[in-house]
Amino acid sequence: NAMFSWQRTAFHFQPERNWMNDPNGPLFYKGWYHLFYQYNPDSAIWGNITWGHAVSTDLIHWLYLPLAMVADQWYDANGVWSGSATLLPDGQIVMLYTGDTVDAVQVVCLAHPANLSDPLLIDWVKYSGNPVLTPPPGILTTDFRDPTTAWTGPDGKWRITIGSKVNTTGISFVYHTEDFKTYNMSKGVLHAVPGTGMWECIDFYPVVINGSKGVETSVNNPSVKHVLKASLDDTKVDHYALGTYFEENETWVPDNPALDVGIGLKYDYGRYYASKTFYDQNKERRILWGWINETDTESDDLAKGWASVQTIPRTVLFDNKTGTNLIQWPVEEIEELRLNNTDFSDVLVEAGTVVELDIGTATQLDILVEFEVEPLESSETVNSSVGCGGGAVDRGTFGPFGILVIADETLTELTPIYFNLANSTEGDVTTYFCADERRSSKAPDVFKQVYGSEVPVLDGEKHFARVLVDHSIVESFAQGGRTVITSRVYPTEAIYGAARLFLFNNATGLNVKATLKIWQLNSAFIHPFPLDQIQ
Ligand code: DQQ
Repeated sequence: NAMFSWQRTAFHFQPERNWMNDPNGPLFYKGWYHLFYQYNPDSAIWGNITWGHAVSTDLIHWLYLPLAMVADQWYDANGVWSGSATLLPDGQIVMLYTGDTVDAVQVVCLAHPANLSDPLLIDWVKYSGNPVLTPPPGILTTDFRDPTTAWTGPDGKWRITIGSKVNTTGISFVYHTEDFKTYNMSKGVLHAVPGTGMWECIDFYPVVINGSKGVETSVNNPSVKHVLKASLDDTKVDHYALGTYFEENETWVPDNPALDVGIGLKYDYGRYYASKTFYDQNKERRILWGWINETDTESDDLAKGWASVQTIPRTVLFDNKTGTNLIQWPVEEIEELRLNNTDFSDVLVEAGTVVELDIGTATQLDILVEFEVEPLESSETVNSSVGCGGGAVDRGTFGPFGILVIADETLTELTPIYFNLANSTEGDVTTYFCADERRSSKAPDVFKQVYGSEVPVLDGEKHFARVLVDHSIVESFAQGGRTVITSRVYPTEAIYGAARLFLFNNATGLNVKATLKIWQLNSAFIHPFPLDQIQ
């Protein structure tokens, strides 16, 4: 379908056609990264859910493989829903997934590769004793799903956690197992937060407090903190918190109760959901995948014939400079796509002006930008305009300033990615990082919003960001990845050669000087695996 074809991405993972949602069971095995994903083989809207499968040697170029699992048993007749992989020390691979039974009961099922000597892991076998877990007493049969990657405790047994809710309290159950076939439920819950609703796609993993490497999911010692992430079904937001995991009673306690799961930090303040990490033993890093859901209508999705994209995989680390958040950063392999670059230094953007950056086509970009702010002498000293809510047109004393991506020459379509500063009479400054989709498309039915949040800026730091532009997706990382925003935009005019890049400064009380390094990015190779050629 040629309609809307310019909205397809060039280096983000998406199936050739039809619907995709959550990333499932990511793992690295015998030289290949495997990505499974919730996939409807029959339509561009959710339903008939199977596990799609693709492999890559570098997390950027992908080869589609046959469906890994389809709904062919009573216990997953309504769909092969989300789950996670665990690599066992003896080389086995365990896949735990959610089956939605013929009676719409959510259960946990076990599967494993038919042939461990096949690096592509093409064939999967479901355990004959499935399901291995059913909803515990007192839990609704529709509120029990998405088993995590397993980790081991001091007794050598495996543990998994599974999301649920009691009334409106989001909770995570813990189960112990030795063989992944029989389980014991831990007495309490790993964690619970009132008012947060159903917890989907829980993730639970350690991050090193001082260091730049990831660690395996079972590591627990004083050198790590534990991240607990829940995808909130009610709001479709991925919330995480940092805390401590106490093995003795299988509980996790947040560092800061005010920043607990579901009420504090988000992985991504834009279009982003149902994410999952895995430990990449190949490069000793933890990698985060997330699903970018659509903001167009179902009828447009059907007309396009496809829906949804996955983010560029990101490394996740604890931010030991702030001590309060994670750092997310696109995997280094994305840099293989960099073509020619254009540099700009100290471009003056005066208060209330726009400056075009002449870089040619601006649909596939990797942008590094940093801003130096120069307050005007005449200006007021306190900025009352705060936050992201007012969008990029809201003029305050110290912002907003930033870049306009996927913009046409006459600025009738544009997506501002920007900073906005607010200070108080006491002199402390709060910085917001935002993305304003409201003028991103002339298409009337598209849901358009202003996204963003605070971003920590430390003493002596400039305001800086990295922005990946891919036709209809913009992934933006402020201050090295402390705050991240993914935008889904549907340009109708700022497409192909008509797409441009600008700097803007809507502040009334400061000029900015921008220094940029901008690469054109090549397209990734994402095609069916030529299986017939390797028989
Ligand atoms: N998607 C899956 C569920 C999960 C939800 C079904 C999150 O397992 O809870 O497609 O997007």
